[in-house]
Amino acid sequence: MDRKATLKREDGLWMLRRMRLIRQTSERIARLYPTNVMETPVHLCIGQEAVSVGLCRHLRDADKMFLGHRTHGPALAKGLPLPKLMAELYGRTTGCSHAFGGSMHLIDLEHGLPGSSAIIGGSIALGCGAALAAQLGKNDYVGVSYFGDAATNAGVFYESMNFAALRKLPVLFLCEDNGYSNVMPKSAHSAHDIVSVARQFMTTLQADGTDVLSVYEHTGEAVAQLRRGEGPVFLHCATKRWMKHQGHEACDIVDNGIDRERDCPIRKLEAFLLKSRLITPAELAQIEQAVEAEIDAAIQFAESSPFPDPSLLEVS
Ligand SMILES: Cc1ncc(C[n+]2csc(CCOP(=O)(O)OP(=O)(O)O)c2C)c(N)n1
Repeated sequence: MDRKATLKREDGLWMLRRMRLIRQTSERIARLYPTNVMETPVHLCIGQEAVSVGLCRHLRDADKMFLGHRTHGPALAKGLPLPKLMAELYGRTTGCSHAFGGSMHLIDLEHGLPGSSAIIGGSIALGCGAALAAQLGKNDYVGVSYFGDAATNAGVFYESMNFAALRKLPVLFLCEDNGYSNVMPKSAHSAHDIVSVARQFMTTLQADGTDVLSVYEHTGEAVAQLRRGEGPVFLHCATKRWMKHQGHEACDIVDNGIDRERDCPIRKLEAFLLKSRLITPAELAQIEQAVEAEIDAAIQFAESSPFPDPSLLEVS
């Protein structure tokens, strides 16, 4: 496909802004985290921004997306307001889960984020459940089960794909494959080939998860199939995690093959937009600055919000 001919400026700018929002927010969290202002573990997704952003450009607020533990990026991509994320990380009542969730349990019903699960594979059946509800209720929203490569080792992955295929559910199985389960490479945690397994059940697509335009193109196809009622789709996105599994430090696995110049989804999109004359260098700088200001405001909001009252923990 000739991307230059097909990509609209508004789509390109939307995806660049969201990826920058996720990247710069993650970088700010990484800087603040060692100062102990956040009351939660964090799992950052620097380097992986293209996956959730390319997907969410095709989703509506009503579509329901279920996440695992690496939630900040996908939740922001889906529309969770940044102040509500920051307040949740700071453990304040104005957080999206009223300070009772923390980073792995972000909830925003308005933007189709009904909940997430820190149990690996826990999000998979939930996406199917939402899709079943949509089908039974004749609603036109779709369900998205968003999970990492390690979740494909869980039995629920197979049960869910089987059920979704049998019932032709409008659910997208989105595998954000960064090649690792914590520090364990895929070859050490998985005896199967993920895509070959999925192909036995449903339409299977593969995107370059470091290239937002590749994800955007393939999710467009996938979501269109779901909305036509033609059954579930599995989308595999191969990507790279630049940070450690958890916390604020850079990934220190020697053989993970990360090249931050070559693999950066933001650099790739910026280069494309400049080359296609869809954006100017001045606009790029403006976006970066506007995002920094947004993050400053979100932190101020979080810092000035109250902690929950201990009486809320009392069982009546
Ligand atoms: C059932 C279960 N087993 C083990 C864990 C511990 N654990 C937390 S994150 C993680 C790795 C998950 O890897 P993956 O699903 O590929 O997602 P990624 O962290 O790479 O985004 C593990 C094993 C867990 N949360 N749940």
